[in-house]
Amino acid sequence: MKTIQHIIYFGLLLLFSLTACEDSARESVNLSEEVDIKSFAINGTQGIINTDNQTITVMMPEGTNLASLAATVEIAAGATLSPASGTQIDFRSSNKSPVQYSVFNGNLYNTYKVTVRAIGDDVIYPLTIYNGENITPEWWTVGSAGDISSNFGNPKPNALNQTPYCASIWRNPGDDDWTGGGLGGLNIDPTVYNRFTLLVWKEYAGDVQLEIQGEGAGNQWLKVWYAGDALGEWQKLEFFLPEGHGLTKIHTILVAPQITGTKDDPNFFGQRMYWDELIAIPK
Ligand SMILES: [Ca+2]
Repeated sequence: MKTIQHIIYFGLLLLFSLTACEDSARESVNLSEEVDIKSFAINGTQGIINTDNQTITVMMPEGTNLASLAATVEIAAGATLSPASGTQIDFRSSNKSPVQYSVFNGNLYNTYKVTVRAIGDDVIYPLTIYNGENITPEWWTVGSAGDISSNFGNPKPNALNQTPYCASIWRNPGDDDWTGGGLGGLNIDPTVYNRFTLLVWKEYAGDVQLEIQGEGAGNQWLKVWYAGDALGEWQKLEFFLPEGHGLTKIHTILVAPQITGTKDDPNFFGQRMYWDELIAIPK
């Protein structure tokens, strides 16, 4: 956006310098001001405007309902704003996905990203449970895996996973479906986090399973398919806790990288399977 604005700006400057050399010395033209937001306020609370990054942050009083708020926005005379000043906007998701306000003036336009938060509303970030680098709980062996390692070298870094280390098991042909690794001693609030992401690398298509154990309800077995069209590549899988699971605390997660049976596959001679970046995602 800035680039477009700058191209137009410098183009116009060049035009001025060619056609109005005599006047240019005493004319001070700042076209960017024509598409700036000069002030942004909600119910009297002024937002902090960063014209370099084109961001605006408004910190509302504690307890403010962000679902429907109207901003009073001041722009240059002759410019227009979308959404217009005074429009009721739902800002509840703006900390993750800012609301865009665009200023138009002739051939120029500019877009600001607006984040509105209320004091005391804690932003909840994803919770990394394991990553192999700086968060490295030890996995224990589940089932009959040949070995397990919590800091195995990344077999094939790609855009999804450039990190050097991951977890790994050797899966034997006769291993039980649930063979994999377990992590205990966790304290994850399932009313805050309702899904998990996991990177998986193997050369065999099939379901990956997270077994979620905790208090308040029985185990949850979450399965996601590792696709056959990208074997031997890191794939990012997302596991959802079902509604009404009843868990009040999660203390253990078991990862089974190949819950679909390999025992009956005469072509399965065993292989190393990898997983990484086990992350709990807030609702
Ligand atoms: Ca890693």
